[in-house]
Formats: sequence, structure tokens, C-alpha cells
Amino acid sequence: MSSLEATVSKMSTSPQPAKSLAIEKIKQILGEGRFIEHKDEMIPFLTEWRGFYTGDALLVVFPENVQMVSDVTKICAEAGISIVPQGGNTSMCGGAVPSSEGNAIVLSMSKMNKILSIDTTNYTMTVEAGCILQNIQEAAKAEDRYFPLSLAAEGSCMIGGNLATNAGGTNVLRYGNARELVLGLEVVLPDGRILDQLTGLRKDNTGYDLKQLFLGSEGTLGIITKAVLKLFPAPKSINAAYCAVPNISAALELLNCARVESGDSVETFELISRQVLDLVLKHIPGTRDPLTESYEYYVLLEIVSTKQDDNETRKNFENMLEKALESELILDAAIAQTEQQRQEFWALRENATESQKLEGTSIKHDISVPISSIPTFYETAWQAILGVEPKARLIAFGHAGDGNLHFNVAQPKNSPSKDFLAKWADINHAVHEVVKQFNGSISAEHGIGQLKKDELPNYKSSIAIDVMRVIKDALDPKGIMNPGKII
Ligand code: FAD
Ligand code: 2HG
Ligand code: ZN
Repeated sequence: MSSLEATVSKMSTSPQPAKSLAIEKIKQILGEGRFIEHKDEMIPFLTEWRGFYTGDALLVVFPENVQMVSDVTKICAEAGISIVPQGGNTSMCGGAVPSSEGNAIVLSMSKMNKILSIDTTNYTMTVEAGCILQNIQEAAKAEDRYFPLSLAAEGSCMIGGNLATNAGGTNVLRYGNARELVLGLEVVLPDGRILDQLTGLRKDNTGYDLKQLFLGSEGTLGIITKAVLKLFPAPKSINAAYCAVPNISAALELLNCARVESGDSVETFELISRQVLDLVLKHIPGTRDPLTESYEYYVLLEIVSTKQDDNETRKNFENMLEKALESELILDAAIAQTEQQRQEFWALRENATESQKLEGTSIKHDISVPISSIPTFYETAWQAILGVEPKARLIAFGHAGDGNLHFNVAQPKNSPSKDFLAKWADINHAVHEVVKQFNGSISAEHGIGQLKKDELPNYKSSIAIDVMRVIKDALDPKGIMNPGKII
């Protein structure tokens, strides 16, 4: 038994003081500058970014290496203190903040932010879990490589959080979710042991693929401390178009044409409704509509080539758009002529979340259905919402190329937020029942967290939930890892 274990087991003989002793021990192990104990300083770590969830904690800790994470976890396991791992705290589901019980520590990964190595031949990068996603993208670019995970929160979310939520974003169509971009992981288990699966192997069939358990587990099974990520050749010629489409079925036909005509190199296929565009134009300074007339739906489409000055791909791209115009799959389109113009198109898409927040309260639905079902789903779910709130405003956009829409609902104009929020459960229920009808998912990419925990049993089979529970109990018998999330 190590001296640390000896101290901890001694402490755990007297229940209440045991917790304060454990907290003192954690502070001692970490040292000054690696924890926050004053309530007002803790607030940003206890508050979810939309302000829907706030919690309480005994301490917020900032370990600097895996050994510190392991030591803190061992102490918590012994003393029965919960651990809430936290990355950038951009979760859409209240996953990264503790409950109000105040029996948890928040374990921030922000000081474990080193890019450890890049192997350009193996096309891999090894990183600590607290690396900001954008820093990873930039480090890959500096080595003429590409890490394709991309989402509007990339300037603040951390790779550990991305992996723990199996994040999606705007490039899933071509590269898959976060889950598909990982080759190896290092994880601290709920008892403090360090599970080292930090391999850069593309083939390894030596039993269960354990890393998959932690990808998408939202901090409920362990703390991801390092990862080996997959890299790709850097895009050199990016062709971006902002297209107006007559309806959603046409958008999906356009997706098919674009895939076929480009040799399946569509990188992005994002749907933006007029209501979303209007909110962005209203709230985000410097944005402008690239098209002269107003249309009901738009698609932001990108086709990418890894060849420099790839004129052939550009020509194919333009030809494809011309054909789509002739066959009225698109009504008008603007093609980015410069990187600056491309960024302007992206601002219209990436600011959807921010502009909704500035507009007032919105009730979000991160749903997926088979791509072929999107048009019927869209209409049916909208009618279901109107059945609950006839003055609701639909704010629909997202990753149509993955069958994933953010089918959000904004509060009616000139009506108090609290009246709208009183209908939250009914609106959720209306949309999720339609999702069920189409064999879809009530959480395509954001996870479950606290937000959808109570709804999950209605939409996932009881056997699947039993299996999840068995795994949870086996790995975390004391239930200390991010309690109150998922199950
Ligand atoms: P946090 O919010 O800190 O944590 C998320 C969950 O992971 C929590 O349950 C937490 O306990 C757990 N966790 C965090 N770090 C670790 C770790 N090291 N080990 C174990 N568990 C951990 N999501 C998408 O999928 N696609 C999008 O397109 C997208 N766009 C967004 C746009 C905006 C403007 C915002 C605000 C959010 C968006 N999100 C999106 C949601 C969010 O950014 C993602 O879920 C992201 O992956 C969370 O990363 P994070 O570092 O902020 O994690
Ligand atoms: C996106 O795709 C995010 O931009 C956020 O997943 C979606 O605001 C939302 O609901
Ligand atoms: Zn999204």
C-alpha cells in the first residue's frame, strides 16, 4: 500500500471529516495554483454556458499531468467524492457542471494542454486532453496535415471534451464523428488506475476495443487524459458555395449530385433556413446575405481537394452547380472567390447558436433521422410543435449531410420567456415522438448530459440501458464519475 493509500484509508474511517481531509490532501498533492476553493472564483466552472444549469463543488482542480489526475481520483474514490471532468464547458446538455449537492470536485483539464508529438508518416498526433481543438487543427496545419474535427465552439472546447461527447460538427460526412478520429487513448479509471491504450495503430484486434467505451461516455466512466488522433492530408483547394434551394428534397438531391460528381469529396453539407439567416444577420455585426433575393432554405457546400491549385476539381464543382441551377435543384448560388468570402459564408452558419442566444430563449433538439427521411420529418415535427405552441418560431439548421438537424424552437415574439419555458417538456416530447416515428436519435451529436437523462429511457431500449448500467457499475462501482449524467 502506498503512503497515499494509507493516509486515505485512515481518513475514510470517520465519514464527514474524511471528506474535508481528502480535500486537504488533494490540495496538498496539487499545490498552490492548481485548485480553486473560493465559491465566487468557482462560479464559471459551475455554470453551464446557457445558464440553464448551475451546481456546487467542494473544489475545482487543475491537474498538470496524468499522475496528478490519478492521485486525485484515488483520494476521491476512497472518500466517496464525485468527480466532474471538465474541458471547455461548452456542453449543450449540462454535462460538464456538477449538481447542486456540493459533493463533487470539478476536474478541469485546462492545464493538460500540450501537443506531445506529431508523426507525419503515421498521420497521427498525440495530445493531452486539455488541448483546445483549434490549437490541434493549427498544429496539424503547421505540419501540412489536417485534423478534420470542426465545430463552432472550436476556439474553446477541448479535445478531451470532444472525445467524451463523441462530437460531430461540420465534417462528419467525410471523416466521421470524433470517435472515428481516434486511434489510442489514455484514461484514468474511477479507481485511479491509469489505462494506457495510447497506440497509433490502425490495426489491433487484441480483444475488446476498450477506448470505444470512453468515447461518448461523457465523463461517466473515467477521465480521458491523452489521445492519439488521426490526421489526413491537408486540403489545398477548397471550393465553397452558398446555395439557395427550393426545398429540402432538392437539397438532398443536390447532396447526391455533389457526392457523385466530386468523386465523393464533399466535405461539408450544411442546411440553413431563412429564419436562421435572418437571426444571424440581425445579431452578428459584419454579416451579409451573399445572394440578392431572399429564399427559404440554403446549403453551405464545400468540395475539397488535397492538390494545390486543383483547377480540374474547381471546374467540376462549377459544372455541377451549373447543372443543378439548370435542373432547379438550386435557385441561386454564390461561389467563394477568396478565403475571405468563404469565411463570410461560414460566419452565417457558425453564428447560428450565438444569434439564437442573443434572440432570447430557445428549446433545442439535436436530432438525426435517415437522410431520406429529413423532408417528411421536418414537416411532421414542425406541425407537432405548432400543436403545442402555435406562435413558435422554427430555427432549423445543421448537418443535413449526416441526417442531423438542430431543430430548435425560439420563443414567440413579444411573449415572456417563462411562458415558453413552461412548454419545454411538451415541445421536446412532440419533436422526440416524431423522431421515434422515423427511427431517429434524440441526441445526434451533443450527448445526453443532464438535459436528456430523463428522456433517454423512452427512446433507448431497456436492454441497451441495462447493458450501459452493467458497464457503468463494473467500472465505477462507487458511482463517483460525473453522477447524474446519461444514466
Ligand atoms: P465540456 O463541455 O467541458 O464537457 C462535455 C462532457 O464531456 C461532460 O460530460 C464532461 O464531464 C465530459 N468531459 C470533458 N472532458 C473530459 C475528459 N477529459 N475526460 C472525460 N470526460 C470529459 N457539438 C457537436 O457535436 N457538434 C457541433 O457542431 C457543436 N457546435 C457547438 C457550437 C457552439 C457555439 C457550442 C457552444 C457548442 C457546440 N457543440 C457542438 C457542443 C460542444 O462544443 C461539444 O459537445 C464539445 O465536444 C464539448 O467539448 P468541451 O471541451 O467544451 O467539453
Ligand atoms: C452546431 O451545429 C451546434 O452549430 C450547435 O451543434 C447547435 O445551437 C445548436 O443547437
Ligand atoms: Zn451541430
